[in-house]
Amino acid sequence: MGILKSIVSFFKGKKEKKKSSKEILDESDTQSKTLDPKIKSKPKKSKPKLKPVPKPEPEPEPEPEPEPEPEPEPELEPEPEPEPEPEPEPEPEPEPEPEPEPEPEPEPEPEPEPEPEPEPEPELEPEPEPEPEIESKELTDSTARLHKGLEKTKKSFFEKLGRALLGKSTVDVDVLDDLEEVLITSDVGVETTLKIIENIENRVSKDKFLGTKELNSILKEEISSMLLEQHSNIIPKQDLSLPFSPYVIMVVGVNGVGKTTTIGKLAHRFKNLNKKVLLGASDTFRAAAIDQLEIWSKRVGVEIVKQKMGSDPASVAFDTLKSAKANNFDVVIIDTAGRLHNKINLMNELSKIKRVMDKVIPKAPHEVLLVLDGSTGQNAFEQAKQFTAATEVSSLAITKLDGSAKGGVVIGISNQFNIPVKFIGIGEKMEDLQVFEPKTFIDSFFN
Ligand SMILES: Nc1nc2c(ncn2[C@@H]2O[C@H](COP(=O)(O)OP(=O)(O)O)[C@@H](O)[C@H]2O)c(=O)[nH]1
Ligand SMILES: [Mg+2]
Repeated sequence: MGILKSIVSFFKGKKEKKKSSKEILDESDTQSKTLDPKIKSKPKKSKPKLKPVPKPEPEPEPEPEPEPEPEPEPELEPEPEPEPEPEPEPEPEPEPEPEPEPEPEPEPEPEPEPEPEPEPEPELEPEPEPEPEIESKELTDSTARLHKGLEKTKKSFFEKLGRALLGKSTVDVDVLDDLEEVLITSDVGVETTLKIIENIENRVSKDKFLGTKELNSILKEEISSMLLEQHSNIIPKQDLSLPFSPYVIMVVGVNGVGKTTTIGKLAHRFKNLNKKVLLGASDTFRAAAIDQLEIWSKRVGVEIVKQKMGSDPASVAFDTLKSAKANNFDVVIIDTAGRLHNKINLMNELSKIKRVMDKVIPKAPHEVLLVLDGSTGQNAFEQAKQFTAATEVSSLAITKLDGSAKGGVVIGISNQFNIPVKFIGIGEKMEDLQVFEPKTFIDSFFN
């Protein structure tokens, strides 16, 4: 019985479930009827949609397909890209332009011309002053000062010579070749070097076993005999004698070589000889030049005639000589501007100053002193050539021998130009101007 019941109840439940599903379907129908026809269609569509739903799924699948299509497009795009690439290539071309830019940088190197300007800095280096305190006994001696001033030149020269003679015992052709190079690179000058080599060759031809150990003394002999012979020919007495009163010295030379400094040093020497010294500031080109000469006049304790910057140099020279004549000065030293724009300008300016001087004191200037910067080596030779061509130069002063290894210029210039080297500058101080004595110079050089 129980089993039958349960079977009956089982079938009843199925019927109820069927009914309920029908009911649900009916309800949904009733709901759909209440909706707009438009919406009606939608539910109809929604039914098929269920089917196409999987369709849109495959749709995205084809979508990735078109994706690869646009991919080839970007491929085409990069192709035009390489085109602009050659464009950047021409860009590197303008890059070489910046290269020439660094070139102008090395140009400031030629500013070595203004190097003489940084040299004034050593003026501020009164540090060498303590030296005389330490070595006062030695340095008060002018020979010791010369020795010290030539230190760099000597060191460089003998180091070169030593290298050239290394391992050689006799003076042969090779040694002479090397010696020639040492002399030329030491700024002795080609002309003078060839003369020295020729003389030594003559000695070697007589004594084939001439040892390199003797080369130093041979070189010393040859150079000093050459300078002394010439020296005695040109100037019988190399001193500070003043054959006229007032004795007028006009100082010329390129800007920065040491004219004003040399004038200050010269004034100091003459004053020490109890001479009445007057300075004329005819370098009116720069205000600083006038100031600099005035500073020297005060330092040394001598008088000065000046006008304002830009005034006529000849007019200043005229005033100075008038004053010197009226006040019985023993010596007049005229500073000039070192403008070497061209030979004609220089000649015109210097000859105008000379003409005016001659009107006040006949035959003045009695001496035209050309100042050359020894540290410029071959440039000093060139300046000597240009100035001697532009005006009558009667004596030379070679400065800054202390600051460089180019002291050989003194030997070359004094040999090459038929003008006596009268003074040498071996420092920036008042006492650092010496009367050039070939023997003393050569002795100091070789000792
Ligand atoms: N070391 C050294 N410096 C010097 C010598 N003579 C001049 N000077 C320096 O060279 C620079 C230019 O000198 P300056 O007299 O103004 O030349 P200027 O333009 O020809 O009148 C200055 O700084 C001087 O102190 C010298 O014999 N030795
Ligand atoms: Mg000057």
